[in-house]
Amino acid sequence: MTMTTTPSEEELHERFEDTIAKDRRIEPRDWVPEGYRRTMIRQIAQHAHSEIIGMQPEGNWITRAPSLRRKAILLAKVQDEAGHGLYLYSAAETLGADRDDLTDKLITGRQKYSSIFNYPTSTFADVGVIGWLVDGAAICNQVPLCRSSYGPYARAMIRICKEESFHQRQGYELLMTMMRGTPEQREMVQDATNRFWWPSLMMFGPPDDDSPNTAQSMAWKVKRHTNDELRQRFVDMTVPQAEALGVTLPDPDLAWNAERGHYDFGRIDWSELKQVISGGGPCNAERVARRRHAHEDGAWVREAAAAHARKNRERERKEAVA
Ligand code: FAQ
Repeated sequence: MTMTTTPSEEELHERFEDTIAKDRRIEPRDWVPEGYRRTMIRQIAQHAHSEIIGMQPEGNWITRAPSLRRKAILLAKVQDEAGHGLYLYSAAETLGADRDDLTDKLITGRQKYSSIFNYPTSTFADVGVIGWLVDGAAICNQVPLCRSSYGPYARAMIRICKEESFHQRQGYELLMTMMRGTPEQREMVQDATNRFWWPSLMMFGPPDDDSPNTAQSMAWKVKRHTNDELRQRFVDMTVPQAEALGVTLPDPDLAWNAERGHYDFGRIDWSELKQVISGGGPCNAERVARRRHAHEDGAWVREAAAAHARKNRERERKEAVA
């Protein structure tokens, strides 16, 4: 007969550290330190909320898309974002988070979502620029997260990144089409680029020397690169795309630095990011209010689904007894 002994907290800790050191995945069945659980829930929930709130700025243009083709494309993209939110909420649930609680934290302003979705979308060119720059930044940030240490999050990221790449290309294709159009259309693309460039750079988070979570998240291999590393990668990737498109990025300091092998860029207004994160962006109140209303309007659907599930369970129980 073999005796199994319950591992001590210290042994559990060692196993966890060993899994991380060997670059293996942490799975829902594994013991994790409370800080790791909290960090993962925080990041995954914020990411899920971003996808869900992120449906609004583009969703705003579904009824006004200029053609049936553009409407169908936009509808599909916004639906993909809903799907991403759902995978991510499910990943957070594997860590013991409660979905209703996460939604409540979002609609009462106790949990964050990406700053970028607090800017208005004033013309149809914004749809293209969101695909190009916002999905582009999201891919840059999220491809390394496919190697994040938490299994369910990393696996969700693989599918999400494939879909985001497609979104990025649809945005770029839309902009290419507009740039071949009238002078007014080209102006719309330039104007949207001017408005979204700096907020896109802010999506990567505060600078490394002001990022309280990066060191621990890197040690736990939740994050694989720092905020500034990914921001630089995004700038390097995007400058040639802007040139091919024929738009000017609104930064007079943007220049190739042969010594560094990277583009230099101008100073980001970090006070703007702080203001938007703390609820003071142009559309924060509107985005959260819209989400709150949608949640309240959907109460009857959740009640009906729960009643249906109860009925099914009851029927299965009766059939099992008979
Ligand atoms: N906005 O210490 P750090 C998308 C917060 S893509 C708002 O550097 P961390 C796709 C941060 O949470 C967008 N808050 O934090 C799409 C922390 O707050 P806390 C979503 C921000 O976690 C495209 C505090 O500031 N992507 O949705 C922002 O190490 C088109 C200190 O910052 C993800 O969520 C910000 N920009 O690094 C959908 C990716 N930056 O919790 C629709 C996963 C920072 O301590 C249309 N997340 N904060 O109170 C990450 O990679 C990381 O969480 C970072 C932040 C890089 C965002």
